[in-house]
Amino acid sequence: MSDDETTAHYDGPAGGWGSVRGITEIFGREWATPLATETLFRQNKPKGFMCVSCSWAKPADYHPFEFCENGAKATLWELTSLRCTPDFFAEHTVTELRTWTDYELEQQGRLTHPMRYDPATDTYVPCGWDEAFAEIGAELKRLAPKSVVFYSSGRASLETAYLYGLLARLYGCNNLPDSSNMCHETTSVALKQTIGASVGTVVFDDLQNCDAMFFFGQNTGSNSPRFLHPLQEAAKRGVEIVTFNPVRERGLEFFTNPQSPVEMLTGKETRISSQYHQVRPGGDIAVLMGLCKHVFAADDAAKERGERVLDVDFIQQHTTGLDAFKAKVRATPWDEIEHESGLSRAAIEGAAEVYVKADRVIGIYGMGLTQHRNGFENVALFVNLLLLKGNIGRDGAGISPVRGHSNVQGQRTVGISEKSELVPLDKLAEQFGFEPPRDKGVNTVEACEGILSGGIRSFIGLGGNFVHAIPERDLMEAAWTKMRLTVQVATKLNRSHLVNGEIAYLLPCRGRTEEDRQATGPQAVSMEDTFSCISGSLGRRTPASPHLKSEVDIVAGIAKATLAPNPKVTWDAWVGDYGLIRDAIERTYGPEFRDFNERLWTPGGFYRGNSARERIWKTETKRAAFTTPKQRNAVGFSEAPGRYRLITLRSNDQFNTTIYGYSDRMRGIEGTRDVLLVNPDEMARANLREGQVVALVSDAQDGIERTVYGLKVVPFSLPDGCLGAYYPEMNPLMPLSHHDGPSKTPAAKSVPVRIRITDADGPVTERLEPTGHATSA
Ligand SMILES: Nc1nc2c(c(=O)[nH]1)N[C@H]1C(S)=C(S)[C@@H](COP(=O)(O)OP(=O)(O)OC[C@H]3O[C@@H](n4cnc5c(=O)[nH]c(N)nc54)[C@H](O)[C@@H]3O)O[C@H]1N2
Ligand SMILES: Nc1nc2c(c(=O)[nH]1)N[C@H]1C(S)=C(S)[C@@H](COP(=O)(O)OP(=O)(O)OC[C@H]3O[C@@H](n4cnc5c(=O)[nH]c(N)nc54)[C@H](O)[C@@H]3O)O[C@H]1N2
Ligand SMILES: [Mo]
Repeated sequence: MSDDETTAHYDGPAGGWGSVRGITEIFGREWATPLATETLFRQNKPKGFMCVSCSWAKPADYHPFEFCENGAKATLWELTSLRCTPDFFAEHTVTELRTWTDYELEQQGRLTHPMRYDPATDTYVPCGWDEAFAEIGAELKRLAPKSVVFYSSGRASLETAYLYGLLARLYGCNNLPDSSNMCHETTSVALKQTIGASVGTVVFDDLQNCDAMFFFGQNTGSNSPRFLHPLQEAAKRGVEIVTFNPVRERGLEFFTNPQSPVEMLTGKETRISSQYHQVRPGGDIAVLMGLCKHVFAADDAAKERGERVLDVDFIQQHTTGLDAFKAKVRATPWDEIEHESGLSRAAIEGAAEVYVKADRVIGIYGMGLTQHRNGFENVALFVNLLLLKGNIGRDGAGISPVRGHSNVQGQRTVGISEKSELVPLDKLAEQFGFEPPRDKGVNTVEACEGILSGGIRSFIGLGGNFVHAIPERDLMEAAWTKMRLTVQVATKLNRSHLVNGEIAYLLPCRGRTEEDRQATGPQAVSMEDTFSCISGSLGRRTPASPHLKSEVDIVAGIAKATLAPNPKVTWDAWVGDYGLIRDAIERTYGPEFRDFNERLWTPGGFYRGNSARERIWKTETKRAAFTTPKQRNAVGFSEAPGRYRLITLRSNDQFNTTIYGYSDRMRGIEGTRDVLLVNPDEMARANLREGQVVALVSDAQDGIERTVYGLKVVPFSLPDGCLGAYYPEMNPLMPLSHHDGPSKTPAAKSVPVRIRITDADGPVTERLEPTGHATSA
């Protein structure tokens, strides 16, 4: 590890003038209409529209501008004046467009017409909606239902998602993977198993009532910047914020509130984390074991004084499995914990003391815990830590996964799930008079396996950029084109549209900021945020093109062309009035959606409730479960000389595969994304110099060659034995088999790689290994 003198870094706080500059950069390029300010002003407010970026909560008492740098970017990106028209497609073959970067593709702006792939000219040509639906329907009728995948990226509204799930089940499959399978699926599985609820237990008020927060692997400053406001308030209140992250993320260190004139003018910044520990990637299991070890030791000491640290009553009444876990912790020596975590015993004990002293603790986490081979154990052990002191099911305490896409959690709530047991199929059967398929459908990894093996013949994508977001890109792209039918519903052009099946359609939809006028007038949609609160969203802008349809309308169009008529399944009425879809959701899901239409505009959203918050544990034993770990770390591969753990990172200037620009301001990396972040000690050991161009190769030892060329070495503060580089550029290096066991979430935060020295910036001429070795202790 090294200091700021020698590594790429950023001296400013998160927020502050830098974030305003970040927005104005986009304003300069994308600020095409005066209505844009009005639109931003309505973002995340009652009767406004809900941000298209992340799923952070929409507070009831909102700020005048309830949006952040990245939310503004995402909104302006949708409002762009640029248009990707049939003329554009006539000028460029699909083969040519495959050589363009993600950034260049996005720069073409909003899609305007439904398009069909024409193999004779290798271009997309415009087509009518009816023609598109008719051919898609005819093809789907010919295909076996189990050979079709209905993917969704987590943006589509609750209304669209509910109809999409219904479409798949009426058609005959539960093949409903979504972006959550690459993201917080680990959470859904681990929380369900340990506390009986698959989502977080914390609500907004808890942030104001807690004494301490433990933060694992979530980058608030870039990925949920509005969270910085309650974090700043908490820090000012004296809440201890203890962070574990291999990267020193600026937003978790300092923040200047861009909405506070005083802070902006005086340059006053707030320290966010009171402790910051640069854990090794995958070292969190060891950290959590160490934290618990100290808590047990503190409890032993307290007992001698006639006191307790553990919440003994809670443990007795509400949990199972403590003894086995405790025995495992006692049997795990500190030197193992230190080696696996890369942190000293003193550092871990210092963090644990905060936990021992605090009455009310919130645990917060993101992809740093979920995207590992043993991600399940990461999350389960975090639950263990919180259970020790009864920190779940109490005000000011709880576990809080920070969800990604703006409605990713909500889609799962209303039936987008390949796990048929999680969906009220009996209810659907009764409501719509059909027999839904009962077998398990495919998740993301299984969909990829099916495409590779040829078993999956068709892919329908409701948003997203699947081919670019998944592991094993090179093999996947080759297999993709062998499918019979691919259909992509999208706002902007991306790579997945260019890797097409034999028959391929690109269907453009309205965005959330745009007016969605149907038979009964303008329609609202709704989303569920990370705290399980559901808010309405009303777009007001004129749609980017008169030829766009809403997502609800497109799903209904495909359904009507594919399925036999059913008097209980009223597609036209639903498209005409989305309130009727909400009534149907209420009938399927009962109390959680009580008076759905009436409560749609509740300020801050209406709370769907969470059983674990009430200490009702919907697990097998009807109790919260302590988990005894089987693994020492989360990476799932062994240490070897020259083998590194690669973390794939998001920059501050992207939303997943959408690249806004080349400024990762808060990490001090500008102008390029083709970088390899290496700590100066590792650079010395491997004989690398700053600016040298290298390649990365996969070290999964499965006989598959995977290489990414042309990465410039940048010295960066990281733990030993690991490297950092950007997602999605690094996805060709990720083996498909490299995923969490129970949830199958791809392990994007510890990819086994080696460095190859290459000629200038070209391909590897000589397969040279760096002379140094990257073993860490
Ligand atoms: N602007 C913007 N906002 C976004 C997104 C975006 O791309 N751009 N994406 C959205 C989506 S879909 C999602 S899921 C969320 C993602 O938001 P996050 O959960 O924050 O995901 P990442 O940025 O991938 O990684 C989180 C952090 O994990 C750390 N980390 C890596 N490995 C480890 C480890 O082994 N242990 C620990 N403790 N930490 C580790 C990384 O350094 C990084 O700071 O954000 C959402 N919001
Ligand atoms: N290596 C690595 N891989 C990862 C990750 C990682 O951290 N590292 N993170 C994973 C995570 S957390 C996720 S969630 C996935 C993301 O995977 P996806 O959700 O599949 O990808 P996105 O990049 O969010 O999708 C962007 C596209 O969505 C379309 N779009 C935007 N708005 C709308 C809309 O309103 N409607 C419709 N229909 N389309 C719209 C646009 O065409 C845009 O190009 O990637 C995963 N892959
Ligand atoms: Mo995500």
